[in-house]
Amino acid sequence: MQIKRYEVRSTQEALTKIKNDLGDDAVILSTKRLKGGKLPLLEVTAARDEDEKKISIHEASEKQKSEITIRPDFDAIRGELQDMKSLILDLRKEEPMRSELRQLKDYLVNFADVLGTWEKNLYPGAPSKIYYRLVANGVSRERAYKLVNTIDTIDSFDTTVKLLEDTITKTIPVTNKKKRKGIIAFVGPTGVGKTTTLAKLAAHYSMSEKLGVGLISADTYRIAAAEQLKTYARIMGLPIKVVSEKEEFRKALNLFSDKDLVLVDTPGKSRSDTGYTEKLRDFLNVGVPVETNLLLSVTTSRENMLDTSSRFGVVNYDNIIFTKLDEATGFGSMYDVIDHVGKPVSYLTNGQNVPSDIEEANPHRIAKLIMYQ
Ligand SMILES: Nc1nc2c(ncn2[C@@H]2O[C@H](COP(=O)(O)OP(=O)(O)OP(=O)(O)O)[C@@H](O)[C@H]2O)c(=O)[nH]1
Ligand SMILES: [Mg+2]
Repeated sequence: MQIKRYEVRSTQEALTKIKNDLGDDAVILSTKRLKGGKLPLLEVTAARDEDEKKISIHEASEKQKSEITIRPDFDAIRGELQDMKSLILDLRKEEPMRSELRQLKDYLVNFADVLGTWEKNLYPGAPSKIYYRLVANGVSRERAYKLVNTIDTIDSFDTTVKLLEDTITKTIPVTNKKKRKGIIAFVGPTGVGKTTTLAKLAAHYSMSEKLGVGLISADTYRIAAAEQLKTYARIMGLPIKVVSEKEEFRKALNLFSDKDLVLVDTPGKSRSDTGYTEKLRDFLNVGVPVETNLLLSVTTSRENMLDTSSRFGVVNYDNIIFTKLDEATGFGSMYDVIDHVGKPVSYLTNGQNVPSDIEEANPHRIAKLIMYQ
């Protein structure tokens, strides 16, 4: 904007001057009669809007550039803020549970930490040492705290450890059937040891227990998978059927109806394969009881085992088998899984050797693993 001040004798004189200087678009901002002179005098202030658009910032002189004010586009910013706000609100609407659960989890973890420290100060002896040992072994802080909280008599460290060992032993459910009979299926993620565990049990029950054993491989996704079991069957002299559909599975079961024990191998699939667990459930639903074992490798994280145990929930598995104990560094996570799943443990496997590297689940042995390793 260009502003000019004029001292004139009449309005007409002012208008002429303004028009000459500032052009037709000029406007009069104020008119004031000046006092003190012999002749009447007017002070007229006029202004003209300068056409700023004609000067591009590149063409402008340094002076002009310094005069150009960069005005932020508040309306645009306001609009963007509004968009962001509604986006956040929408996201909250979409997954309120997830974010709330996350908050709740963080809260619980912090809470358990605080309580752990508090407990340490309250009983500077055995319970706090046990709490930290359990956590170091892989038990979650929440469950370690709950366990330590069951100790009501404070004694020496060794006595207190023994007390807790007994408590844990009582909470571990196992399926300790001396002689297994019926149909037993093995399910779980890829590479956990389904086929190897099946082979170990096939060898044990056919050779040591002298049971009539039949093998079924439902793993037709990979040629090598069925071949792996066929090789074991050949070495052990056991009959085997490879099936890909439910009808074939039924026929194979009929064929093995004279067997004491039928062991069924299933394919492992990655978690990205949607619908896999549902298909597995439908496949195993053949109208006769199939005892299903979910295999979990202790070499994977606690979160991974918990997630897998939930994912396979649709299969409604009966037991858990923990595998690869020989390669794990801590066994505390088994406590979390058992506590979370509430299903019995049937076996523990501890090596690649068939048939030796397997043991029946024993609550006291599992409690010791959780507490001492
Ligand atoms: N260290 C160790 N290795 C094991 C154990 N059980 C199985 N394995 C090994 O883990 C690998 C995978 O075993 P598989 O029996 O083929 O696993 P799977 O679950 O049948 O795998 P998929 O059929 O591919 O889903 C092999 O190298 C086995 O020797 C165990 O208890 N300890
Ligand atoms: Mg396999």
